Amino acid sequence: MTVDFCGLELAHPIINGSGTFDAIAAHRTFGDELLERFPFAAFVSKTVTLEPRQGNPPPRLWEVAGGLINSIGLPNKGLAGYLEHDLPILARLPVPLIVNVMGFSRDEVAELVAAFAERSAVGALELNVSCPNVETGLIMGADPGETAKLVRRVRPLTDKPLIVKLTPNATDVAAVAQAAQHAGADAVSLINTLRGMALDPKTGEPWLGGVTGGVSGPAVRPIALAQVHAVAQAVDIPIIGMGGVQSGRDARDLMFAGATLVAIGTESFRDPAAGLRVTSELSELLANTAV
Ligand code: RRO
Repeated sequence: MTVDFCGLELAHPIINGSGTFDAIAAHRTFGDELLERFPFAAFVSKTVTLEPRQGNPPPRLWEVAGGLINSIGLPNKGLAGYLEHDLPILARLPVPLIVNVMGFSRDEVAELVAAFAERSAVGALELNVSCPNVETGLIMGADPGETAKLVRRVRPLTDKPLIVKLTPNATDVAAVAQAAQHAGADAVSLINTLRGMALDPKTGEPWLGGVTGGVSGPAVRPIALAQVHAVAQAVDIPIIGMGGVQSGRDARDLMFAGATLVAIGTESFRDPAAGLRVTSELSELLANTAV
């Protein structure tokens, strides 16, 4: 099941979605067994911003039928903290590292990309233009023109593969994907979460500290499938498909729809070894699939 993804040699097509698996915490809990049986073929780290962030006020999670709504709000140590504390640990993982970055302006993203471009431990960069939980409510990746401007700005700053993480909260996701490709992206990943809301049953007020949040989990799987399929008709760069994957069959469906790699997100919260299970189910299914 080995895959060449933008020049990275991966043992199989299953990776994690950014922010859904904390490899540093998992190593603390499971020890070196985690490194010996790492659940993913590449590791995508949680979004890094230029400055440290506390994240959104609690509560940050709400469970819905078939999934979760999160309003985490990008808590992270910031670029300097990530370089000093996280990168040296993540560099020791047995798989390529993909660093996910987000900025509040093109200049901020450029600074992040330039900083990671110099680090040999970083295999690829993912540009998060799709977080639903920012104070401004603005999502750069909702607009093809804004996405193209960002990719054109940062493309010259690195030779590393650039992946653009797309939002499902856009009028025409395929148009955004095409804009990213034409501006120089090497791959696209989708879907990020869908904007949603939950009310406190006692007060009728918004439950989440951030008022709205992002819906993920099996509930969004058909939406992910449709959007991956639409994007696959529009671009010829590789696609990382994700959204509600719980089984080898779900992963294979996204691959049938056009994904080269498949990411697991919410399922890892329920089962930290989901990556291993989905990979072995996928391997069995592909062996029995006449192509
Ligand atoms: O941190 C978050 O609240 C978050 C991010 Br950066 C994202 O890209 N998607 C999401 O659902 N939550």
